[in-house]
Amino acid sequence: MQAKKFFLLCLTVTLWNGVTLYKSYSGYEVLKIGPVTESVLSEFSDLQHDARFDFWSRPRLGRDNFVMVSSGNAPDLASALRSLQLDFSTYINDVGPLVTKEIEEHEFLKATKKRLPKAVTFERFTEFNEIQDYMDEVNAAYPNLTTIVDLETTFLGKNIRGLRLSNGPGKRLVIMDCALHAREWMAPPVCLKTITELLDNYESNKELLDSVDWLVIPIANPDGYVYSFSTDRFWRKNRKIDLSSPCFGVDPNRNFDFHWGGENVSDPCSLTYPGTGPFSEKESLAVGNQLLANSGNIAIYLAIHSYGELILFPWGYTTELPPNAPELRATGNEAAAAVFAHRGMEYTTGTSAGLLYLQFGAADDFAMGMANVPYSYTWELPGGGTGGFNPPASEIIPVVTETWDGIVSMVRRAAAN
Ligand code: 0X9
Ligand code: ZN
Repeated sequence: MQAKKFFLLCLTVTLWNGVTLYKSYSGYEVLKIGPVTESVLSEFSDLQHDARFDFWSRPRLGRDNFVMVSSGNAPDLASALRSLQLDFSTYINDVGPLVTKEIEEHEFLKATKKRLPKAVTFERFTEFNEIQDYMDEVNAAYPNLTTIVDLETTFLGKNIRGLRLSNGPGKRLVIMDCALHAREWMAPPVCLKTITELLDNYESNKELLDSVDWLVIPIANPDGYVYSFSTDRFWRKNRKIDLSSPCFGVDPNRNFDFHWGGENVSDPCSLTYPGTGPFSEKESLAVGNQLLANSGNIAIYLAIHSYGELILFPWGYTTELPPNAPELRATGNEAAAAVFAHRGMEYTTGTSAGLLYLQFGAADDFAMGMANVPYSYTWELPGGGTGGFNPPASEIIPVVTETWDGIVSMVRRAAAN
């Protein structure tokens, strides 16, 4: 690259990613749409690729759907919905104050609920640097059980870091990643809960480490995750810059090398932009390489996302079912029952294409389709707060507690088969 162009690139990266002004969502509203019927699901689903409309959860049949839009773009969304004959109403009038309140709460808790060495607090959301430090600390505290695995370096130079947990050789692997989507703040606590249960509660969970090794990746998309804390609460993608494009970021969960690009989203501003080619992004590559490197030796793959209370299994790219769909469904239902037993949180189990709509290049499909992983799931954790991405920090403990039981149920069944 020419020196001048390189300098400009560096300057742009620094300026845009160093911006500390928090994006105001004042004047943004959220519409409640639905329920969505089969006949318009496909057209409704296409609206999610329009960069002006932010689908807070994936378009879902027979359910209400929540879409954030600026007041300037609201009339266009309304007219698209009218032409699909979909009912809608204003669900949140102004997102601005909600975001301000959430960030203020986070800053307050950060000051009052300090993280202790070798521990994470589940009393508030944990930031990227804290999680990196935590992983170093547990690695030092449990050198015989843990290994740090630095998977890839992101566009902005951050480590995509995994922690491998093992109490002896010869076992198959569980791979779990969290926050491949930046704004899904409830996901990293689930990865961290997994680590704390396996290490700090070693004796009571020993059977899990006796039967499988674990690779846990608490923040699969560090650049996006950091940005969602520093600048834009609803940032979903990574922070890749393409100088020929007006927008930042690629959706890593559309960038896996399995039926990549099938949605035909070419607008780089879209929230589901799949990138310029399969595995063009370090975040998907980091996970994809681990899946391939351990192919044939992986008991289960778990992608932790939010929100929607869903246990999803392949496929997402077709409505056809994988041969082991009955077993995948039964395992999902069993996990959902384990979660339900806590406080009645109700999950639905099903295929991505069946419960949502067709999506291409996602991690769970890649795991099963390319790495032959027999059990592959995406968890959509519970939503909360007024919208779905801003559950109060007080929800973290109930969510991670119930989710852990669901994960244990799944892993036990996968490990036994
Ligand atoms: O759309 C996604 O990537 C996931 N939903 S989210 O709201 N967290 O963005 C769902 C992915 C499910 N898996 C497949 N479609 N294969
Ligand atoms: Zn997600």
